[in-house]
This record gives sequence, structure tokens and C-alpha cells, in this order.
Amino acid sequence: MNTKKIIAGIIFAIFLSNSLTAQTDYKPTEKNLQNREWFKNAKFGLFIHWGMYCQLAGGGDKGIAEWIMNDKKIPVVEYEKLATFFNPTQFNPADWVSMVKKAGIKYITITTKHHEGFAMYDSKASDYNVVKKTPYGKDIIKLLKDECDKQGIKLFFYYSQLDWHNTDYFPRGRTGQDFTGRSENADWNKYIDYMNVQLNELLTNYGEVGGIWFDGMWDKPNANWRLGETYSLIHRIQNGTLIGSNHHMSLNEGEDFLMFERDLPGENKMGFNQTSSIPENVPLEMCETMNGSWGYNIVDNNYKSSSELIQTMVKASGFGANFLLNTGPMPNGKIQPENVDTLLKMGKWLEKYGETIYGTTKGPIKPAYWGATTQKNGNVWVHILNVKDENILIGKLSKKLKSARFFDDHSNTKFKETEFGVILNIPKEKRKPVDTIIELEM
Ligand code: H79
Repeated sequence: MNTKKIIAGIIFAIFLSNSLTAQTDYKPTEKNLQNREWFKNAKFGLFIHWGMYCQLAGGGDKGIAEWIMNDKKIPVVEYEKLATFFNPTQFNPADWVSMVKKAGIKYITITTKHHEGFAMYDSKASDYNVVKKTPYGKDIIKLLKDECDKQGIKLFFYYSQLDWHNTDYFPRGRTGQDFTGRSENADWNKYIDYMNVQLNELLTNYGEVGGIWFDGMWDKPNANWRLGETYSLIHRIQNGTLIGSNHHMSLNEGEDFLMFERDLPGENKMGFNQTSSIPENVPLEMCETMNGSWGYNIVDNNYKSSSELIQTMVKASGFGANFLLNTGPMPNGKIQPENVDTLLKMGKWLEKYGETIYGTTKGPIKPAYWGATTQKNGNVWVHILNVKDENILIGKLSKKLKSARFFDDHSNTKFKETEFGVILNIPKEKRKPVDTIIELEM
């Protein structure tokens, strides 16, 4: 090979690796940066997993719901029948959104297409969508978006890059393999084009989109996803839309926020998270289920209590991360009463203590076994979530502590500054069942 060819090869390799991973030279617009600030301050979102799978509620609490096509090896031709039964006549977006507001939730992220490949909106790119294939025949995303606009709730779109229905999703990845019965006469680039057309529709036909929440790249980690092209497309159509992707890796160029699936930032309890570093100033979000499933699962009643979920939300805030809590609506279009109950309880708590959550950044002391800290406009709040001993060593502050008082009754909290950090005294009678909050003045 002559030198020219080698240089051309290197240039091509650089071009390819960039197009695989990133939107090159990405500079977020002013509007995008404002939306990032809004997002950081919002703190609490509702994740909605709704698709054809809700009609085939799964088994156990292993989250089989939206994965049922893959887990039960249902071929495409059989799975398609599900659309012919889908008729959520009791879907009332006004009910959903007013419940969301009462729960203190600031934004919704809804599945526009999950791994099953079915579009929950009116897509011209494929007939495999809610308007064309179901007796319901209405654009779910449009109905919800109009209501969100009316009630002042931002809407984000979840979009699965992984697709178990589209033939051109080929070569297949780690899931959705031969059982789907798809032809192998396929073209990966056609699939990416299709995805970009669908994203174009979502960003063009529904007004302002809060963000695009990608999922599924982990199915084919080494494929050429042409991310640079997709990300530029999104940012070109709407320069304020935030992009995030659940690839479990560090941020790619062109992405605006970093997310963690069922883990607090930096944790890896689920075995997914391979993020090597968490950049400062980039918005963070943690998503979590209310039981063990994302989609509606009739036999999964392993519900987390509102107290447990509030505590996780507080810890997420202590890391500076949003809490995106999931519900899977039922086939009739209603949100499970158990979930509504939990969300409203969280809303009640937030009515009283929201000041210490909304608009805050992570506090001066990192979350630990006892709880977390948050701060805003010079106020610092210590959230004691777990009391082992009346005296709790929370750690070192960079400034001298002037006073500490209980958020609830403003009475003074006894404290001591030691060489190991600040010790707070929390007598039994001052403890709150969910979160004992202490306001620090420095
Ligand atoms: O939409 C919800 C889930 O359906 C979806 N993301 C949330 C928000 C999701 N399901 N699984 N995952 C995300 C994580 C992927 C898990 C994997 Fe594996 C474990 C990928 C590789 C190892 C399971 C086993 C799937 C492929 C092999």
C-alpha cells in the first residue's frame, strides 16, 4: 500500500468511528442549554411504557411485560394480532395529566415505539402503528401531547433503536432473533433511514419535544448506528430537544443528558452500567420501576412503597439526578390504581418538602448510608433517610456551620464539628418515617 492509500484509510477510519459514535463538533444551542437547566430543576418525571404488550401481562416480577415477544419467542405474524385487539376506550389524557400534576411530576417520557417495533403514533413510515392497525385508531401520542401542552407538562419521547419487527434490523442483535420469522433479505442502512424518518415525524408533527430518550443500542453495540446523522437531524429540526440514550456507557457527543437504569448515578446494582465517568454540569436522570416491570404486568404485585420511592428520589437528588418513575398503563387506557395511589402519596410529600428537592443541585456531602444532601440559593438540606444511631456523622463541610434546624418545626438540631466532620443529633421524637430534613446555615 502506498502512503496516500494509508492516509486515505486513516481518514476514512476516523470518519467511520465518528459517524458510529457521535455528532461531531456538537455545540448545544442557547435554547438547548436553557432546556438542560429546566430539566435539572424539574427533578421528577413520569415514565410511561405503553404498547401492544400491555395486553399480554407476563409472569413473575422479572419485567417480562414489554419483553414478552422476545421472552416467549412470539413470531412477528402472531404478535401482529395484538394490534387488532387494542382498544383503550377509557384512555383519558386529561385524567393522566392532572394526576401527574397532583403527584408533583414535571415531565412525562412516553414510549413512542418500544422493542416490539409498534408505533404508538400516526407514522407514515410504516403501517405498523396505532392509527392504522388498531380498532382504537387514534394517535395516542398526539392526544397526550395536546393535553400536556394544555396543562403545562413537558413531553419526552422514548424511542427504541432496537426493533424486533422491522426486517431490515439485520444482522440481528442479541435479541429478537430467528423466532421472529423475518427474512434475511435485509438492509441495515434502510433500517437506520426508517428510524430517522420516524424521528423526523416525531419532531415535526407534535410541536415542541422535550427530549428523545433512546434505548436498545446495547442489542448491537458494534453496529454502525450512524448516530452522528441521527443526532444532527434531531438537533437540526428542534434545537432545544434534549437527547439521551440508555446505552449504559459514557456520554457520546451530541447527547445532552446521561441516564441510569434502575441505579443511582455511579452505582451498578443491575449489572448494566458501564459509565466510566460522570461529567460535571451534564443533566443526570435515573429511571425506576414501581414493581419489577416496565410494561403493565397483571401478576407483578411486588410494589415498592411510596416511602421507598421517595427515599430513592431524595438520593437521586443528592446526586443531582432526576427521578423518572415508571408506570405501565392497562389495556383499557387507565393507569393502575395502585400506581396512582403511590404517585399521589409522593405528591403529598412533595407539597410539603418539595422546596428541598425541586431546583436543587447535589449538596456539599455525597450521599451515604444515612441519606443525602441537596442545596439551593445558599440553603443546604440534610436528608436523613436511615438512622442507625442518634448521633450521625455526615462528613465534612467546607465552611463553618453556624446553625442547624429541623425543617418541620424549625427547632434547633444539636451538632458538633469534629476533625472527622459534622455530627448531627437526631433524637427519636424528631425522626420522620420517610425523611428527617435538617436545614444547615453556614
Ligand atoms: O424499556 C425498559 C426495558 O424494556 C429496557 N429499558 C427499560 C427502560 C431494557 N430492557 N433490558 N434492558 C433495557 C437492558 C439490557 C439488558 C441486557 Fe442483555 C443484558 C443487554 C445485554 C445483557 C438481555 C440479555 C438482553 C440481551 C441479553
